[in-house]
Order: sequence, then C-alpha cells, then structure tokens
Amino acid sequence: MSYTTEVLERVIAQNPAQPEFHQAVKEVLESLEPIISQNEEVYRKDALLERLTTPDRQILFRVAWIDDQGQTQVNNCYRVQFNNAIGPYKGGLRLHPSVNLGIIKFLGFEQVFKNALTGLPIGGGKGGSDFDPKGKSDREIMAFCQAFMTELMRYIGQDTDVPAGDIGTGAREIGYLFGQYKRLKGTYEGVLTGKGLTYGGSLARTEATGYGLLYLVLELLRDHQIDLAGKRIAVSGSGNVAIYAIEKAQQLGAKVVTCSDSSGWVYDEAGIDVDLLKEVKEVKRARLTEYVKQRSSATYHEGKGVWSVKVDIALPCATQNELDLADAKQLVANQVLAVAEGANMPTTLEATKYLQAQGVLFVPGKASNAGGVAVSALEMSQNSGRLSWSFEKVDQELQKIMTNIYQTIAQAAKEVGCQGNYVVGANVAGFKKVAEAMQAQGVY
Ligand code: NDP
Ligand code: 2IT
Repeated sequence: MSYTTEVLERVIAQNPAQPEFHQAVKEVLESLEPIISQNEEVYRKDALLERLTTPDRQILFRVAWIDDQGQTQVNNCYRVQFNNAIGPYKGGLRLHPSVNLGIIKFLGFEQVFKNALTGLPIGGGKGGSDFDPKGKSDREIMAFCQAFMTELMRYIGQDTDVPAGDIGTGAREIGYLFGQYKRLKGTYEGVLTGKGLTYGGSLARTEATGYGLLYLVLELLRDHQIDLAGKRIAVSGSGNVAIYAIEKAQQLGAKVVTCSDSSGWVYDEAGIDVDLLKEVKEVKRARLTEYVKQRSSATYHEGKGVWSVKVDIALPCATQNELDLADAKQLVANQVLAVAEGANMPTTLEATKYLQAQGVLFVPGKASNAGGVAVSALEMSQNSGRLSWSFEKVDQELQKIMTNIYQTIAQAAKEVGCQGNYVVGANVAGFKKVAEAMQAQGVY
C-alpha cells in the first residue's frame, strides 16, 4: 500500500465520525502522491505525513454564560493548534451550532497549507464553539465571548497562537474577545486579528478575503486571456467574504446576480446592490427577505438554488460542501468558465473532480481565500511595529500576495505534470514549504 493511502486509512481509523476532516486530508494526500512517492523512504522514516495530519494540540473546554432570561447556558469550545512549523498558530474562530471537533480539525488542517501559500510566517490553527450567535442580544454575545476568552486565553498569545474571525465571528465578537484578553492578561498585545481600527486593527482586513478572492480570479483569468469585466457571477453566502467579493467583482466590471443565506437565496438581475446588502446584513443583521423588500429587481427563493443560475463564474462563499455534484453538473450545463472558492472546502470532492474533468478552471479555497489570513498577518506585523498602514498600502500588498499565490500554485502544478490542476498546485506548494521547515527543525 502506498504511504499516502496508509496514512489516510490511519487518519480515518483514528478520527472516527469526522467526515469533513477525512475529506480535507484525502484531497491533500491524493494530490501529494506524485511527490511523496519520489521520496517515500525518507518521508516514511520521518513519519512526516503522520505528523502533518495530526494536530500538535487539540484543546476542548466548556464555557458557561447567563442569557437574558437568567438561564445558564453551556457551550462546547475548541482550539486546534495544528502545525507551527513556519510561524505561530494562526486561524479563525467559528461560532455556529454545527461546530464540532471534526469541523475545527478540517479547518485547521486546511489553514496549515493556506497560510504557507501566503508566503508569510504563520502556522495553522482553528477554533470555535457550537454557540449560535443568531438572535442573541449584544449582551448575550458579550457574555459568551467573555466566558470563551476566560478559558481560551491560557492557550493563545501574540507569539504562540493568534485567532481571528470566521463564520459567526466578526468585528463585534473580536472586540469583546480582545477586551477580555486584555483585562485578564494585563498586556496590550496583538493576540487577535480582525480588530477594530481604533484598537490595533488593520485597514482592509474587513475587505481582505473577498477582495483577495477577486484579485486571484483576475490573475487566473488573465493567464487564460479571459476578461473579468462583463462576466456574470453567482456568489453564495451574504457574510463577510461574500459581501466584499461582490463589492470587488462589481468594481472590476462584473455583474453579481446572486447571494444567499442559510434560509434562502436572492436573484437580482440588475446586479446585487452591495450597499443595501451591507445595510441588511452588517447593520440590521436581518435575513435576505429584507433585501428583496427594498429591491424591485430582485426575487427571493427559499432553500438552495444559487448554482442553478446561468453564470460565467461561480464563487461559493458560505460554508463547506455547499456545492455538490448535482450543482457542478448544473453549472457545467450552463457553461461556467471558472469556480473559485471563497469559503473553506465549499465544493465536495466529487464536484471538484467533475468540474476539473469538464475543463472548468477551479481554484481551491486554501489558495483563493487566503487574502483574509494574509492581511491578518499584515495586522500582526503592524501591531509588532506599533504602526498602522494606509488602506492603499495594505490593499497593494494583498494584490501582490494573491497574484503570487496564483503564480505559485500554477507553477507547482506544472512541475508535477498536472498543469492547470490548482488543487494539486496548492497542496504541493503548501506541503513543500511546511515539510521542509518540519524536517529542518528535527523530530517533534
Ligand atoms: P459570516 O458568518 O460572515 O457569513 C457566513 C455566510 O454563510 C452567511 O451568509 C451564512 O448564512 C452562510 N452560512 C453559514 N453556514 C451556513 C450553512 N450551514 N448553510 C448555509 N449557509 C450558511 O462568515 P464568513 O463570510 O466570514 O465565512 C464564510 C466562509 O468563508 C466560511 O467557510 C469561512 O470559513 C470562510 N473564510 C472566511 C474568512 C474570513 O476572513 N472571514 C477567510 C477565509 C475563509 P446565515 O447568516 O443564514 O447563517
Ligand atoms: O479561514 C480563514 O482563513 C479565516 N477565517 C481567517 C483566519 C485569520 O487568521 O485571519
């Protein structure tokens, strides 16, 4: 049995009932097969793949907080410190009722490769809780965040592990978390990124993941002599990543005709009104039904459906496994040119393979959504230097980083004889950097 197959079987046996984690590891190990087999003896002897697929540390704890009715609530919380070969653990905190250890492990594993691709010195980690921020008052959010940080603070620090936002964790939550860390630790340090601009946050961090996605798509299309201007785009989600992907796509002359949330989706033939979407989602924290009430060109549909619309480019920006084989077939039938992931692992393995086999340009999230964590790393640099850079400077750095990521993954794919397979390119390029750093630092 090949070393990669053996390690995948080991991961599945040792981590039962964690399908998302198995999926993420399977995708990576399959891609690595050509380079692992060239050097199998060395990697086997070093148990490199066993170490790479097992988190350095998995921290599980419960927190309790009191809701507005005086009832004590209990939540499960996680921080998975996956790999710090190239820098301090870095990755977001997800607050969503679906959160479990397997989901945090898949996200942490992906983060290791993503962070390597940014070219910046950050290792991979992820955390979160099954706390559901939906419908909670500001006081309840604060109570939960303070309870969460009271435990989490023992494990994190500006040079050890630097959390940030993810699903359900935005500027408000980061503010409450940061305040509690500062009070308990008694130091003012850049322990979290995505902070507000008045207390150490970086300009352009809010926009970074969505903007970065479009910068990468721009470079991908340029490489294939395709113009972005004039293209029709389907976006899923209506959170941080989706909103700023829509904004940048429209600034670049494309027309985004869809967005969604977990209840339903919007089709807007006139193109999504991003200011209205921000008002509905960022200010009112309302559902998309509010958007269509104020927008006559838009229709609202219950459930799933974004991928049924005829578009040139699809940008899944909501959550894992939201684009399956049936969706991929529909997109191909509608002659989609490119799919680039804004979310983490939004495309199932079957859908990814189908899209690639049909000649659709496909970029995995660990490359295309790396702009967020890249600007987080720039926020860490600014905090260490006690500086704050202009929006233009950060945005220019982001553009350089995303262009460089595209070039890196395209080149890596070519080198292993898989030209145009950006899944292989991203996994191989990320792996090479992390593996080399692990080998240089001796067995640990
Ligand atoms: P937000 O919480 O801001 O938005 C999430 C969006 O996705 C909402 O529209 C939400 O709808 C929808 N969504 C979430 N869960 C589900 C679900 N189970 N089914 C259907 N829709 C769902 O999160 P972000 O925009 O920050 O994150 C979106 C994705 O991007 C995630 O995969 C995240 O890991 C990834 N990502 C985020 C980065 C960041 O910097 N924020 C960086 C890189 C990747 P609803 O409101 O109804 O729940
Ligand atoms: O998935 C991701 O890359 C994020 N949620 C952002 C992580 C970060 O540390 O900014």
